[in-house]
Amino acid sequence: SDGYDLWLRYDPLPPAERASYRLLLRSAFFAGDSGSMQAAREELQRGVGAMVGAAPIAVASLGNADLIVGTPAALPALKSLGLPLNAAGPEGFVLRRIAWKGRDVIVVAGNSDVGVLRGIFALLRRIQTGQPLESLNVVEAPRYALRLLNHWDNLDRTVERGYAGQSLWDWHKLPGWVDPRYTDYARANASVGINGAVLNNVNASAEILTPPYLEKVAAIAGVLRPWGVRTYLSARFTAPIAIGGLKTADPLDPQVQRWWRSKADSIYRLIPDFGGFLIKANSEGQPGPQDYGRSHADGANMIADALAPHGGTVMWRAFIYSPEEVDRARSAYDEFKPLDGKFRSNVILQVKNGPIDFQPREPFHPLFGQMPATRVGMEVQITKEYLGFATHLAFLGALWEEVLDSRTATPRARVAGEISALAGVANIGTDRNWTGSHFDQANWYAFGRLAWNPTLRSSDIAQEWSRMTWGNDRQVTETVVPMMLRSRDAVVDYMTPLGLTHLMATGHHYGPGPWVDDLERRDWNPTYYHRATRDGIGFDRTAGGSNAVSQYAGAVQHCWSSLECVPDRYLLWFHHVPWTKRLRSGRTLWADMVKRYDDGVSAVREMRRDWASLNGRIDAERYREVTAFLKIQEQEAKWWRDASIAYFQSINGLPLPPGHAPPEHALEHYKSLRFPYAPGN
Ligand code: BDP
Repeated sequence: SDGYDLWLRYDPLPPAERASYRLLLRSAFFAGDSGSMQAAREELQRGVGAMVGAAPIAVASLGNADLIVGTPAALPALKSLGLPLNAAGPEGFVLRRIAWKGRDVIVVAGNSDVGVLRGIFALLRRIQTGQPLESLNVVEAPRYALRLLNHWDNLDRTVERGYAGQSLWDWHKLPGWVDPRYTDYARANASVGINGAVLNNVNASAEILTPPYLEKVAAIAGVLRPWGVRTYLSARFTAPIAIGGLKTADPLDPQVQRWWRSKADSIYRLIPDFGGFLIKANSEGQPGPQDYGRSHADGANMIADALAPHGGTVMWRAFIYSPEEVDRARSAYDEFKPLDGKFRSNVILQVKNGPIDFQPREPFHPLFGQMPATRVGMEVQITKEYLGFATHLAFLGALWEEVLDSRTATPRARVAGEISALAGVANIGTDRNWTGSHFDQANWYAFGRLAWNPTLRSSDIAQEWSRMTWGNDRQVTETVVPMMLRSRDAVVDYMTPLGLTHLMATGHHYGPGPWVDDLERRDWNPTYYHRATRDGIGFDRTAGGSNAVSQYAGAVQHCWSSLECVPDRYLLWFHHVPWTKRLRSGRTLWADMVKRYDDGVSAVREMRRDWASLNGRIDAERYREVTAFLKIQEQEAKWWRDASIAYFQSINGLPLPPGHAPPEHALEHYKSLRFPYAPGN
C-alpha cells in the first residue's frame, strides 16, 4: 500500500464481524441531495461496501431503511424523535439506534448537511475500529468554531517548511484543471472535522489577491465547500501598494481602507463563503501597521472592518519578536497584552502554542488566559520543522495534549478552555502518502480530532488512528500505539532535554547547532537560548533575569519561578542552573542531561526493534519505508546526542558520567557538517 488512502482505508473486516454489521446496514434513506449529502451517501456506500462487503442500498422511502440520514429541515419526521439536536450545534451530529415505526434503525442526524456528513464519518470510524453499534447513542459538537489548516504554500509550489513534496495547489493549471486530489484532501479534512484551510504561506505574496489568482482560489473553494471546509487566504499587509497602485498601506488612510473593502467585496462575489484572512505583520521582516506608526490593533481592525459585512474573520498572528528585546520569549505578551479589548469581534489573535517557536517542548504561551477581552486562537505546527522533518517518528498528539491540558491561572482552568480556535501548520504536499511519511499522517489526524474535541486523550487518538491506518491486528495496535506515545518525548530527550530550546542548525533547521553564535540577529543564535558557561546552563527568566516568568499568572508563575517547584521539563527554560546541581533524580544536572540524551537514542533503538517485530503483519511497502525512516532517525538521534554532548563538554570541561559512551567524533567534525540539500524555507 502506498498510503494514499490515509486513515480512510476501509479494509475488509473479519467475516464474523462483517455479518453483524451487514444486517444493520442493508439500506439507507438520505434526506436531500446537496453536495454534502451526496458526499455523505457516497462515503457511506464506499466505506461500508469495502468493510462489510455490501454497500447499503439507497432507498426512496423511510419505511424500509435501516439507516435514516438527514436534517430535521429536510426530514421533519426527525423532529418527533426527541433527538438531542440542540447539543449538536450547527456543525455536529447525533448518532442513535432507535425504534422507528416498529423497526430497529440507526439515525444519523445533524442541523446541517455538513453535520450529517461528519456523522457518517463518525459512524464509519466506529465500524473501522470494530465498535459495536448496538446501543449507539452519540451527540457531538466541535469545541472550537474554527479548526483550520494553515498551508505555508508559495505560488511557485514550494512549501515553506514542507517535507512532503510540492504544494497541492497547481496554480498554473487552475482553474481550468481541478485536480481530483483536492477532493480527497477535502474528504480527509471532513473526516476529522477540520473546517477551513488557509491556502497560502503567511509570508505572503500579494499576487494571490489579484483577479487571476482569485479565480483559481474560487475553483478550489468550490471543491472544498461540500465537505464543510471553507477557504481562507494569507494576505500581505502592503497589498494595496504591491497590487493596488497606492503609495501607502497605512491602516488609517481612507484610500487604503477603501482598497481592502473593495478587495473583500470582490472576493465574496467569487467565493460567498470565504473565511477571511490570516496575517503575519511586523514579524520577521514582513510589513505591517507599525511601519506607519500604527498598532497591531489598528492594522487588524482595518482589515476586519472590510470583512465584517460578509461575515469574514481576520486571524492576526502574535508571532513577533525583535533583537532589541531583553528576551524573545517575552515579546508577544509585552506587545499584545496592552491591546486586550482593542480588537474587533471578528479578529482572532493567533498565538503559537509556546512563547518561542514550535520547539519540541515549550511551556504554554503566556497570552493564553490573559486576554479576557480578545478572541485568542492557538497555532500549532503539524509539519515537523523542529522535530526531525518527515523521517523522525514523533506523534504530536502528545505535545498538543500537554499544551491544551496545561493549567493556567486557577487550578481548574486549562489552556484548552481559554482559546476559541485551533490552527495547524499543515504537513501536506504532493507526496503520494500526503505527509512525507506514513506516521506523519497521524499528526494531521490528531490535529483534527483535538480541534474538534480537545479533551480527547492522545492515547485514544493514537489507538483510533493506528487501527484505521494499520489495521485491527491486536499485535500491531499494541506495538504501534506505545511507539507513538513515547516518540515525542524521545525527540525532546535527544534534541533539547530539560527545557533547553532552539539549538538547531541555521536556516534549514536540520540537525544540531548549539554552538552557533554569529548570526545577524542575536535572538537567532542557539547560544542566546542555552546560555551555557563553564559554571552552568539555562536562560534565567526569573525576577533576577528577564522575568518572563512574571507574565504567567498565579500558581503557575509561583511554581515556575522556583527552582524547587519548576518541573524538570522546564528547568533550563526558566533557570540558569549550575552543572553540579543535584536534580530530583539524585544525579547532577550534567549527569542527568547526558542520561537523557542517551535515553532519547535508546528509545529510538527500541522503536526500531518494536517495529521490526511487525514484519509480515503490515504490507511490505509501508513496512519498508517506516523501517528505513526509523534507521535514519536512530542515526540522527545519535548525531544530536553526540554533537550536543561534545559541545557542552567543550564549555563545561566536565568528564562524562560513568557508563556513557563518548561522542563518536570530535566537536569540530559536527561543526563542519553542511547540508545544502536539506529542505529549507
Ligand atoms: C518559523 C519558521 C519560518 C516561519 C515562521 C512563522 O522557521 O519559516 O515563517 O516560523 O511562523 O518557525 O512565521
